[in-house]
Amino acid sequence: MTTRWLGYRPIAKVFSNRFLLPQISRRIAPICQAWPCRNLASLNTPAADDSVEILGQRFPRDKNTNVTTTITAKTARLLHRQPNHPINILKRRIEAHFENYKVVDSMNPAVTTQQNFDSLLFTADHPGRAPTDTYYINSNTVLRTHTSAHQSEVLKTREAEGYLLTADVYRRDEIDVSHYPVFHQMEGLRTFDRKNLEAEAAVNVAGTSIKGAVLSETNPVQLAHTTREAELVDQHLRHSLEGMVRDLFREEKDLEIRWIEAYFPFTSPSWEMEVLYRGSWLELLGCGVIQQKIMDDANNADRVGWAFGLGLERIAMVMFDIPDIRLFWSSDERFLSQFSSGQIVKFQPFSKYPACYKDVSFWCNEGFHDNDFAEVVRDVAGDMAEDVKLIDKFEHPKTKRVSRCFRINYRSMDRTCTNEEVDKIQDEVRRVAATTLGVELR
Ligand code: FA5
Ligand code: MG
Repeated sequence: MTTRWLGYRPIAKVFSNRFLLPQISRRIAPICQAWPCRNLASLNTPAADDSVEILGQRFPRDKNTNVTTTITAKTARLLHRQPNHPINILKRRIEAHFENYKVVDSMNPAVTTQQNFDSLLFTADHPGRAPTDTYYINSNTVLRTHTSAHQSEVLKTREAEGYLLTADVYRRDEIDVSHYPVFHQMEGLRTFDRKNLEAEAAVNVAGTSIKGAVLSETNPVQLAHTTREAELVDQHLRHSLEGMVRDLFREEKDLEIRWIEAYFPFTSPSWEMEVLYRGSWLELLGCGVIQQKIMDDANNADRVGWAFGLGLERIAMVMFDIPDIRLFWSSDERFLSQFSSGQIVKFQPFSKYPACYKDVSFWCNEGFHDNDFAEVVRDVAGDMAEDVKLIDKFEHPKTKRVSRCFRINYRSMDRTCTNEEVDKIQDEVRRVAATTLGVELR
């Protein structure tokens, strides 16, 4: 079994894989046509404010706005640019490995739907656009859900053959120790002169054990490419990534790597790379040969190229032994003081404070999505919520209404919370869920 989305329940998994194959996408398209499913814009936001501010820029709200101030506040943190922060230490390691690549790390997180989806050939009904998964600032603007949103504009500059673009990305998601609504991705791009591909790509991979793409029905070479072109670009891509990962994990002498066929609208063939870490396969990145249409549209018709997108937290959690993704956002000196530029050290956990579990059950309306409830919890409880699990679900035999029961695990990262304090938060979660999601509390 792959670890594509660690810990996902099957139903959430269908929705959370943003890059579904078109046939699956068509199957769930009718669900997405119910947009806008939910308007959470009222959460935490002064009613009179009819705009959303992101890094000093104002965007008008509209019926599709679902971003909350808890989330927009994160855009100013820029963890990937803080020296001595594990995300920055890891970013620099990778930049040092790909030494001639141009570094880009200050792109604005507010992007158009054109940048985040259309420029990458997402179809109009693609489930990746669903407001249950994406933070909409308004109908035309989103918080980028991946660094690929900047592929086209970076390629258009034609400034370099290779780029490493790092940024914070935003996804409405479930709550647990490995999921946070903001995380960091690094996008790698490399292009080659089509006329000089043998010299530019083949030389670098001489002696590699990796075989490049072969014709495959499920992971095809693009019609715009010859098999040889695809083979060379693919081989260069996977050889480069294996080299980078082996360099990062240099202590793990026998690191096992495997390539899983994947699907992204913007690459073909496409792959995910997984590494065997402490007995389980961990997905580190997605990658592939860039769709030639994207190259053509970005004034690069004379070139072919590859791209990858990797999750920095995923790798940092493993390299630094960081057990909970919320810790990256901590301003606690006991966390921050443990890291310094250029050093890979193992995190020494400070004592875990006690957990406090609270359950909430309610009857749901049609169109209810678990991510909507997760969003309410994030907004009300902030980083106090460590984990939210669906523990029970049943359909009333007569009315056919569905009841869900969620268990919220509250745990502060820096102190012990009183039961009274948690009860207050829980009451507020119940109240906000009832008023904004229209659920009927039980
Ligand atoms: C993407 O975001 C694609 N844009 C990657 C890509 C780029 C493919 C260029 C082809 C070419 P995906 O959703 O799988 O794909 O995310 C890429 C990586 O981000 C994952 O492999 C994982 O390391 C990390 N990631 C994804 N979701 C999360 C999450 N919720 N928390 C932490 N890391 C995550
Ligand atoms: Mg993936």
